[in-house]
Amino acid sequence: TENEEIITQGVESTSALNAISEPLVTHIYTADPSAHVFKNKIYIYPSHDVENDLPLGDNGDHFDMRDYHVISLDKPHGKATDHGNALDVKDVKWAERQMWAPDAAEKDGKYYLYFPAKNYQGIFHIGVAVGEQPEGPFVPEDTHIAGSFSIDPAVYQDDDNQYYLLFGGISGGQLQNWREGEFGEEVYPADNEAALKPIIAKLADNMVDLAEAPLEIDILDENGDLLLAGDIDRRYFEGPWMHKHNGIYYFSYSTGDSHKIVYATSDSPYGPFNYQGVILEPVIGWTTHHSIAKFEGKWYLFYHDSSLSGGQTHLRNIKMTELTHNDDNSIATITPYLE
Ligand code: FUB
Repeated sequence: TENEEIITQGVESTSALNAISEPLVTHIYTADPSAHVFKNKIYIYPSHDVENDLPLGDNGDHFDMRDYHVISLDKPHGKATDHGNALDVKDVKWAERQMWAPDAAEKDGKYYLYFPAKNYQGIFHIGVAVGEQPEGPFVPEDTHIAGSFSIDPAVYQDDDNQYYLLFGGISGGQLQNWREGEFGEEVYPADNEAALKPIIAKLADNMVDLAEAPLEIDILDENGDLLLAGDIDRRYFEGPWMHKHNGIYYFSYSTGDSHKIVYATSDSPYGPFNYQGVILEPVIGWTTHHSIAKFEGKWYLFYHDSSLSGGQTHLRNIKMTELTHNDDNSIATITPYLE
């Protein structure tokens, strides 16, 4: 496209040790990388972070993103292409601001970009935009997805070609304001009560509607009890992702204020999921957000940190590294920096 900019980052010739610490692109700030393999390439759907003077606060106002750029890689750590503006908030009728972490899916040769944004009442919902190519451009629907709420959409395509929309984030993501499909006053559970839960719903055949009312996903501890709100090292905060390995559903997510990417497993996409352990230890910056994708037989973790901006929480950069499933189906914990 006219905007397309090809940039080659210098990671191809460096060692694996360097590769783990290199941002995939440095010409813009990027975050929340959702990665998929389309047309034999890696396509990454990140947030596009921007500088601003808005105050840092729990409601996340300083994450004031306005558009999306899709980044493709011809191979892991290979040449990165920024395909330019794929969708701008000014073209989304229902959305006013804060284009946060997106994801994408392909069905029957069409590409669907799922994204959260605040509407003109300051309430987060999830929208969808449709494109002919993985890099867009994407044409948004006039309204948000009916029944959707909160942030951080992720689409999981199961082996039977059923697609599921996962979403939800607490604090700035407003999950604590939603009860039975209604937005209201925020209510956080007490520390000894069950934590707020991530949400899942089947997508309809048309990929732009939900096929069912959203359901909560249970995440259980080693005793089969729901994770508690006070268990901040393990409970769900935001950034859901699902992948399948050896017939097991892996549900992974950010623990937010304890800054980890962790995972739980189940034999159903609806759960219940059993908590297993840490995928990624804390990174530079407050947020941590990831995706997991397989390319040419190897699994990769896509994630971000704030190293490029010297630690500014709202100015992040996407990275990738290999992810290992051990023989017992556990995932090897990744430490993001060299000791
Ligand atoms: O990028 C804005 C928000 O920060 C995302 O939606 C969260 O997952 C966190 O990474």
